[in-house]
Amino acid sequence: MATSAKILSGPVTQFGSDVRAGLCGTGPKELPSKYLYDQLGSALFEVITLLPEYGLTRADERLLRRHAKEIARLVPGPVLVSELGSGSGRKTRWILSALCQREPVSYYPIEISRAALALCESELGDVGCAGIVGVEREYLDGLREVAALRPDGVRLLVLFLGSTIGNFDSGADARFLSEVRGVLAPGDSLLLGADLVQPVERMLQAYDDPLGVTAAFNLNLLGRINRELDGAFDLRQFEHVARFNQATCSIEMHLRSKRRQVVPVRRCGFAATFAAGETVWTESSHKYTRREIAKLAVSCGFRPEAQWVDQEWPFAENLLLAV
Ligand code: AVI
Repeated sequence: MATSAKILSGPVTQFGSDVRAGLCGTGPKELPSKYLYDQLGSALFEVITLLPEYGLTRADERLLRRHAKEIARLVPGPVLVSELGSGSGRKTRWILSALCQREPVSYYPIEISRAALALCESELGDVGCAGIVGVEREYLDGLREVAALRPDGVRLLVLFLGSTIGNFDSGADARFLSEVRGVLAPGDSLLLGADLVQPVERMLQAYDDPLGVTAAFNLNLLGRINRELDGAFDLRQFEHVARFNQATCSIEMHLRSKRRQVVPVRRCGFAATFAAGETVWTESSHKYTRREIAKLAVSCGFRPEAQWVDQEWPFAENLLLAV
C-alpha cells in the first residue's frame, strides 16, 4: 500500500494527530513518551521499577525514607504539599508522614490519569492526618490551581520525584522548572528527584533488561496505536533498542522496524512507511551530574538547599528553595 492510500478515518484525537505528525513527517520518526503510559504501559512501568537492573525507583524511595524527617525540618510550616505525577504514591508516604507529625497537611497529587489518582488515594489513605485531593490536570495547569487554593501564610512544597525531569527534551527541563518557579512564591520549595550519570553498561542494562519488560513497555506504544487508533502494527516486526547518546547524556529508547513495511493507522486515515532498520524514537532519559542539577536550579530561580545521594544507585534528591 502506498503512503498516500485512502483509509476510512474517524474523529482524530490529540493522540491521533501526534501519532500522524510523528510517523508521517520527512525527518526521523518519533512519538512523545507521554503516550507510553496507558493502563497497560503504566502497569508495565510499575514492573520495571521492580527489576534488579532498574535501581532508580528503589534509590528514590530509600532516600525519601531515610531523609524524610530532615526534609520536613528544612521545609518550614505550615505547608501544603502538591506532587507532579503522583504515580502509585508509594514513595510519597514517607514525606507526608514526616510532615504530618508536625501539623495536619493537605496533599494535592496532580495527574492526567484518573486511575493513577485513585490508586494514589487508596495507597496513602492510611497516612492519617493528610487530606488528599486528586487534581486531574496537566502538571502546570494543576499546579496553578493548587497554588490559587493555598491559604495566606501557607507555603507550598512541590514534589517532582522519580527523575521524570529527565524525560523532558534537552532544554525543556529548564523551561519546565522555570514555569514551576513562576507559579511558586519566594519561600516555597521543590523536592526534585534526578537520576545521575553512571557507567554506560549499567545504564543500558536498566533500559534493556534481559526479562524484556522494558521492551514490552516500549512496544506497547505500537499496541496502543492498534487499540485506540485502529492501527495494524505487527509488534513482532519491531524491536526495542536502548542506546546511550553521549552528546545529550541520555539513554534513548527506539523501536526498530525489522523489515520494510507499510502500516495503516485507519482511524487517522494514513499509513506509515518504514524502511528496514528504520527507527522510531520513543523516549529520552537524561542522566544528570550533581553539579548540573544545582546549576539548573539556580538558572530557574531556585536556591539549592540540600542534596542527598543514594549509596547503592547514583540518584539525587534535591531540595530547592524558590527565591
Ligand atoms: C518515568 N521515567 C523517569 C522512567 C525513566 O527511567 O526514564 C521511564 C522509563 N523508561 C524506561 N524505563 C523507565
